[in-house]
Amino acid sequence: RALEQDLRRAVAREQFRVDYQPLMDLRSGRIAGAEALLRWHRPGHGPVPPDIFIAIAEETGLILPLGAWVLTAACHQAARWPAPLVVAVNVSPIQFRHGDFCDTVEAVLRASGLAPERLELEITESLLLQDTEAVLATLARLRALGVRIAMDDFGAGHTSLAYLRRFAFDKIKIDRSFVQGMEEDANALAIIRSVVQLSRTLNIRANAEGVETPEQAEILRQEGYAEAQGYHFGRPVPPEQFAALHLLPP
Ligand code: G
Ligand code: G
Ligand code: MN
Ligand code: NA
Repeated sequence: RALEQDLRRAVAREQFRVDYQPLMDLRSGRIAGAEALLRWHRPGHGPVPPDIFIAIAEETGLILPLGAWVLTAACHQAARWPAPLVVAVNVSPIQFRHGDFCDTVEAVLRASGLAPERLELEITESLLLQDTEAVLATLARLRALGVRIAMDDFGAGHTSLAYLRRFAFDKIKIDRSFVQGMEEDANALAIIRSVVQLSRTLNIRANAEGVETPEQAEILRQEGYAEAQGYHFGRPVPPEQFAALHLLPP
């Protein structure tokens, strides 16, 4: 396939970009860090949505070099931000399950000089569907390095509760579908509330994604969410723009 060939070439030439979306601390109103989001401008075609090219990268194994590239770019970038700002990096299940993932993380941390506590790895429930023991062992090794682990898209699947029981995640990120429905949908609001209660009981930081309005941000803050992200606080932008918009004093 032409798309696959272009992707292979782009990986070899490192023709990608990483955008950064602010993570907001709802209590202090200050920025807590950023999520790194991969972008690919396909020559002659324009931007390709990550869902599409990441799926191809997963099918072809290209996700291994591509995932390592994102991790490297994000850690080097974050090492230039003031501490204690964190960078959150999405990790594909295939990348995570690959034998040398922990070694890669350790090497990237060393090369970038980023303190392990300032790297947050976002994993999704789909990782947790197979090889439970191996996944738990890898999570424990990463935790021993000092890296933070977040469960992304919480509530979108159905395995997450079982996993919360078996691993002490540092953060859960409630899926944006719940936030986007919450003004009109009493059920979505009820789920927003029970997830933050659960997070409090388990002593896990709660993040709400996809916040697009000041009303949503205020409800989430009142409900006790520690952190939020979404277009209301800032869109994903290139690193220079991220620094100019969110890090430099006005
Ligand atoms: O940025 P956007 O909302 O278009 O991202 C779409 C999806 O792609 C999200 O689920 C996001 O987690 C995923 N994604 C973005 N960047 C990366 C990345 O670097 N690695 C992986 N595995 N997924 C990513
Ligand atoms: O699955 P994950 O949470 O990693 O997905 C992150 C994706 O969500 C990114 O592609 C990002 O562009 C998108 N995103 C971030 N903030 C918002 C928002 O406020 N609304 C919507 N619709 N998408 C958002
Ligand atoms: Mn994410
Ligand atoms: Na998410």
